Amino acid sequence: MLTLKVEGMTCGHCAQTVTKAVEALPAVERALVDLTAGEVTVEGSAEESAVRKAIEDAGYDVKDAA
Ligand SMILES: [Cu+2]
Repeated sequence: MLTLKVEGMTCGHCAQTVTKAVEALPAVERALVDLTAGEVTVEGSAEESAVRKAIEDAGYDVKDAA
């Protein structure tokens, strides 16, 4: 399991966008966004770099691992 700090998620729509982007990765089983904490928790075997890229491509900034 991997948890990343993500900047720029402000509402449910952002959470949906990030969830969909991360869950589109084949190695991801599930992505959970915590809007209050600004964190995304990823279940599965995806590489951190791939998850980071998916989130950044969706338009959000990934900070260090939480
Ligand atoms: Cu939003």
